[in-house]
Amino acid sequence: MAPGTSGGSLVVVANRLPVERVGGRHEAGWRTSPGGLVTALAPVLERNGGTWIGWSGTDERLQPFSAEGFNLVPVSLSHADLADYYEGFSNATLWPLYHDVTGRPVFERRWWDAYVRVNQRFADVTAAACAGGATVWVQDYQLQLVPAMLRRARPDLRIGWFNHIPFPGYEIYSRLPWRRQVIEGLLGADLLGFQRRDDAANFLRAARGHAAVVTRGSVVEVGGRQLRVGAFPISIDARALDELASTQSTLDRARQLRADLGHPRVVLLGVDRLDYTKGILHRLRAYGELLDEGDLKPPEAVLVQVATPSRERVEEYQRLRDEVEGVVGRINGDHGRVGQAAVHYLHRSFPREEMAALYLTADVMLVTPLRDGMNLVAKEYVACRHDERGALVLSEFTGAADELRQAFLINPWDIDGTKEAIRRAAHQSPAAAARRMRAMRRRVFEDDVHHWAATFLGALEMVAEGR
Ligand code: ADQ
Repeated sequence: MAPGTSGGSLVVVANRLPVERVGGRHEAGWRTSPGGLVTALAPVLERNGGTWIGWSGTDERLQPFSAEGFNLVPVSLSHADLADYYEGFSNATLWPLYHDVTGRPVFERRWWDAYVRVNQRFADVTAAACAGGATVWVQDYQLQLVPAMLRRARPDLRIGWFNHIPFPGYEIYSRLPWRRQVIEGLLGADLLGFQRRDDAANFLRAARGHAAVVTRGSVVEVGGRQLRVGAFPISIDARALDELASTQSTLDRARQLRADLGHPRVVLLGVDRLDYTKGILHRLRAYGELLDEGDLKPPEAVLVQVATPSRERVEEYQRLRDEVEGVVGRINGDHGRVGQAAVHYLHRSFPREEMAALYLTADVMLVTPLRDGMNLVAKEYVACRHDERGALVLSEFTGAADELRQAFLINPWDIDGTKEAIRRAAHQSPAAAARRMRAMRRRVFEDDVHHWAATFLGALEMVAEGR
């Protein structure tokens, strides 16, 4: 593609395009795909215009196209690329390593070679698609080598990178056999953004230790250039969600859901991708014990667990699914009755309207990851609760816990502590609930996704001007 196609506006580079195929290859339909990244960036591109570069999710070789309001430039990935770069190095090496080894990272040299090759392909496609002086925003851990590769090809570009997942502490990061190369890849950017200050500090320490750079506060000196490193906690389109949750049809749907559940006194809700970092098993154990001990009694209390299908070709995820479904079956076997499940388990995706209705139905929202970059579900729950009711039980190992201090904060490894927090959340007075919810809503509405993007892009502009 000729340079200049992007028209000089924002270019987002991410592993996946924000759309997925509907139907077969010949019914040229696309719809916006679910997930944290798309939820966060769709409104930004809607406002600013621009181009999104990423893998289409199919093995077709596609030309640039437009769909669902996005200008899209596909990057093709073969089955071998997918197995080695995506399922291998991204999801079975980096993902568990960066989430504090909650899963066991696998180090395969062949996967690393594929990671380098695919990052180079993304960089080549981007270098060809960008107008002179364009701003490029690279997303996430799958593309950590793109900043340096892109800078070599196109020194005129402004390059930002944002990590949606945590950046681990020094000792954990240091296990990575390619730790120096990854840091050098990132150092090609003008601005590196992380979810939390601790993540940014972890990166700075790793850069000093493994790439021998000098850092001054949040600034890194690289080859006569200054690169900035900072925390930019991601958020959601709180107003849009609040509006959706206020429509009559969503309110009606929430009432219907409650009736379908048998009008329980307490509805507990979990919404997660089916991922071992999300602490679903720990949460189920806490809930199961509360039932065993008679603190919660179905049908007065029920748990709805939405577990979105995720990475189904990776073995660890297949094992986790079997385990979660085993535990759900056991709890229902012990505590359910005909027509009255103790856990309603839903393994599929839902439209935004249904998610909003579920949030409105939940008296206690359980967000209990063992480690999570941010966790948008926690913020979505708060944004939907215009009625100032409901309680959020939130793991302190999420980025969201830095902001939502009025949640019932828990250590998810501490089952007794989690049970106590659930008990308190289920029994708090309406006045206390409203006080906590009001404070959390203020935070989510002030620091929304538009604020996140504007702050990151503003900082990128400033660093790049000073270079
Ligand atoms: P994820 O790990 O995917 O994101 P999260 O932040 O919770 O986690 O985002 C999930 C998104 O998917 C939410 O918007 C949620 O509403 C949606 N979703 C979940 N289940 C769904 C279902 N069954 N049907 C429809 N929608 C569903 C990664 C990081 C996070 C970080 C985000 C954004 O792991 O820590 O917050 O990126 O940076």
